[in-house]
Amino acid sequence: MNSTNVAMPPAASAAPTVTVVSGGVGAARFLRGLLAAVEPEQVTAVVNTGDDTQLHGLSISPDLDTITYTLADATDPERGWGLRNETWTAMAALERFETVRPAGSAAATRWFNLGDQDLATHFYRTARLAEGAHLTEVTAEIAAAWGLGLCLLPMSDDRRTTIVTTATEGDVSFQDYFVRLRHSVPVTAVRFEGSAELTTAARHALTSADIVVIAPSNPLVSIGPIRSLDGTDAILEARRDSVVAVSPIVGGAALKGPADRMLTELGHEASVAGVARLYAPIASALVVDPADADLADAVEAEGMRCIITPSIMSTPEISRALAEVTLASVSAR
Ligand code: FO1
Repeated sequence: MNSTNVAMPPAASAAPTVTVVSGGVGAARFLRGLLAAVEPEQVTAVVNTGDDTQLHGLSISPDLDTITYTLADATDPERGWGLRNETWTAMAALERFETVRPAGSAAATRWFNLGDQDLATHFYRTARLAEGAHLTEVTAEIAAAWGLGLCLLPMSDDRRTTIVTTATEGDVSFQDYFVRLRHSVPVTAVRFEGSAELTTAARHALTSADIVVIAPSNPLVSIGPIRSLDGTDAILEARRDSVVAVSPIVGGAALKGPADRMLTELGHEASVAGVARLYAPIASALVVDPADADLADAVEAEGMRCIITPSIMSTPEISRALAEVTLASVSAR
């Protein structure tokens, strides 16, 4: 009988539950990496609905749809939003009405591109809401229809709208700023209008998860709307040691969208130090790309631990590694 010890397998640590505070494209890519590292049943995304808009009588939730389509591997890779192999015949057919539309009418508007397949999602969501369903249950139906395993939650079932004040046109909706104006005008203020109620499900997801991750989304107009809801910051502050943020800024620039310019225009610093200043009250660690290793001290000076790991999610392997390092950087509750 030899005496070699039989190596016992490590006690399977009860897999941590993770809630990801999410915006659109950056959050979708992070979630894709996370779902390669942990089981979908462990993951909940609390998603920004400040971008939501009503067009053609349809209820559109871009960040929820961007995450849904990305995790279903159905997104157009170039655009980062909407579906691949999309056609635009319905939108093209609207052009005929532009000649007869009365001034000031929003009918047949075509600056916000709705693909033919994408319309099906808006038809379904709009019809279900019109029957009295809440956005939370409709979102779960749409996620199930696309075969997603994670729990996808809107931050609120009520209207909570991001209003961007621009130097040229005054107050506009987020989509007007981001798409119609191609976010090419300076911003002087951002505010959120409407109900400030987190859903019960979202509140539970933020309080009960073992770990909370602030996804690499725009801190002001993607994460900001979720923080603007009553209770969000208090919940995260109370569990700050198990909250970690991933910087959406790398080398002073946003990987996608206007986050860097908006930070500067609104008086913040477009750097990982500026992101740390925004997140220090609610998260104990900030994950930054090696390009910002020289700013690690500045991040730590804000009271956050600085975790350095490749954060540009250009391959599934990098996305997965980023998720694993992010989860390992805080102690689960
Ligand atoms: N982004 C654009 O830049 N141009 C568009 O025409 C556009 C249409 C669109 C339609 C449905 C949808 O779910 C998203 C769409 N987006 C478009 C992206 C949208 O503006 C998102 O809010 C941004 O990706 C920021 O999260």
